[in-house]
Amino acid sequence: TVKLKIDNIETEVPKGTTVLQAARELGIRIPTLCHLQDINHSSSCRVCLVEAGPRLIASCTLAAEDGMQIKTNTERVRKARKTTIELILSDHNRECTSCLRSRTCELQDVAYQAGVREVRYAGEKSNGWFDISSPSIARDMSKCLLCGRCVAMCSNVQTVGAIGFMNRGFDTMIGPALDKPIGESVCVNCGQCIMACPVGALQEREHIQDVWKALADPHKYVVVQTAPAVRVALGEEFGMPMGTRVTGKMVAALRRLGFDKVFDTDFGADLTIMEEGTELLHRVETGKGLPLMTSCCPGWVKFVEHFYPDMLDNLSSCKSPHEMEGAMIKSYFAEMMDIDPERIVVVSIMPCTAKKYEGERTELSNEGMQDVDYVLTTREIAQMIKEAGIDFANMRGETFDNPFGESSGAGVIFGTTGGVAEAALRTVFELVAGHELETVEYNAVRGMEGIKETVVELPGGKIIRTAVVHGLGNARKLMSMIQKGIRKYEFIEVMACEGGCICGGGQPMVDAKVREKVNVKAERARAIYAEDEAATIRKSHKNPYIQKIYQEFLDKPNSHKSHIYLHTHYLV
Ligand code: HC1
Ligand code: SF4
Ligand code: SF4
Repeated sequence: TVKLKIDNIETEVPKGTTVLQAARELGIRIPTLCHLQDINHSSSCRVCLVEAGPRLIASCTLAAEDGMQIKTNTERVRKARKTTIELILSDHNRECTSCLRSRTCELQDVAYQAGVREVRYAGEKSNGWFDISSPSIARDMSKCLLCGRCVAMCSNVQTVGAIGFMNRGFDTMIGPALDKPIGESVCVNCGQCIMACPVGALQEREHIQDVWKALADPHKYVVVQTAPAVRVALGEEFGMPMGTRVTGKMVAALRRLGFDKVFDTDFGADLTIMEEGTELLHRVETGKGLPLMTSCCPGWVKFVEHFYPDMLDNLSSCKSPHEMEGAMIKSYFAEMMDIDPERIVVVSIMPCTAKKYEGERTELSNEGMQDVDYVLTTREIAQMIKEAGIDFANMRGETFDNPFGESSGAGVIFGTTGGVAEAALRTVFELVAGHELETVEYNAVRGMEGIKETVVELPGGKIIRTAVVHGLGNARKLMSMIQKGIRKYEFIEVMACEGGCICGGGQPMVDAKVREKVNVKAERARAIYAEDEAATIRKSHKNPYIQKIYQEFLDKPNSHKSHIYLHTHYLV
């Protein structure tokens, strides 16, 4: 350990601790913009200046040393910080009131904390163009601070490397190589760069107006479905504590917005388990196409297409849960209700930006109709609820509509890393055994370890070696082990975002400061598992509406009809 004084307070910290960290532990709030714990340590913004003897120095990269005397709150420090922030602001598009990051903007917060009242410098905008070439990600370069948080996220955590620094000096900018539009890059649309961005330079492509328009059209029958992860995060947008479950309030609010039916994507997740579980058993029986890799994460699917095209056939042919549900809404449900499927608009509320891209993929359509018409993120639906003047936090809970409103706890846990594998194992095991089993919880695939493994022996002796990874950097590690023959598996679950969908690129923004104190993944995952525990049915094949849809429409898992509606093939 080392001993130092910060603002005359004596403190002892482990060697390697930065002055910024040491100060935060003392409750001293040094402002930062570029610092993102465990991800970005570039000290590029220079807002976190402190006085170390005669020097003014960035505290985020300054290692604490024995005998140091640090001052964080002198006239000189406050002035220097203010000037630094003013300089950043002088080059920033400051149309705050109409910016989608208004009130969640870290630059706004830092300027406010520093007491900036005027911007004395007139800077020139380095690059003011708006890039909407991607179906998922929008870039507003007039707001970019060049802090590098998105670059660190995309390169170091996700190992995609779709964006980077370009040029030098005043012309420095962040973007895809050769200043190409992001839609033409290897970006997999995960949106983790948005979650890393402190300001409004990176955003989702908004589809709010399209959905308002559909809702206002009397000829349209507008159906909404909500992903498992949305219900454990939406409350944050309305000031509720992280990890609050708001399923009932969410359903009530959606009904108030005017959707004709409010369905649950968890039903689609149950359906996916029936199809993918059967596919897994088939592949294990025949020994072909192993390991089976999950395909419900469109970020992961695109990652495979770009970086592991020779493993495309290992991806499950199953469409993702919300796509399956969209396909069932426009066929089974349309038939049941005698509605022309052309009139039906399916809106998916997802924690994810990649789902916007997935929704547009032609592989996910039937007879020229897309299975899903619009994907809105958790943030976008919160915006619509606010626009409608709904007092969300005080709503009384309501329940989903049937036939796609009943789901099992297995469907819910899809929202967190390990959930798909656990849900599949719950069902596969019982299908093979032919009778009910005690085991519901598979603890080996729970938790936030980057790579998790478990071996399950099925009745009859077949072995399913399962790996679960989250975050594309971890996926790359796993793929490399598989390709080198160091590891062998029958089943692999991959979610592109660390933590799984609960921390997807469309979830409520969490300030970098808050992330240092709260384990966002763990809080939201806890809520997901609580939702599972509270469910009366916890296995997909026990969902009575799943049994019904097979009896009335699909026949049996992997049937001819299932293949028409619920499966696809990615060719690149
Ligand atoms: Fe997900 Fe899925 S779990 S992919 O993370 O398989 O988005 O929540 O809806 O489709 O069910 C996302 C979440 C979601 C699908 C399901
Ligand atoms: Fe990189 Fe994901 Fe952002 Fe694309 S969406 S630039 S892959 S972090
Ligand atoms: Fe989307 Fe979930 Fe995949 Fe993230 S992990 S890209 S939120 S589907």
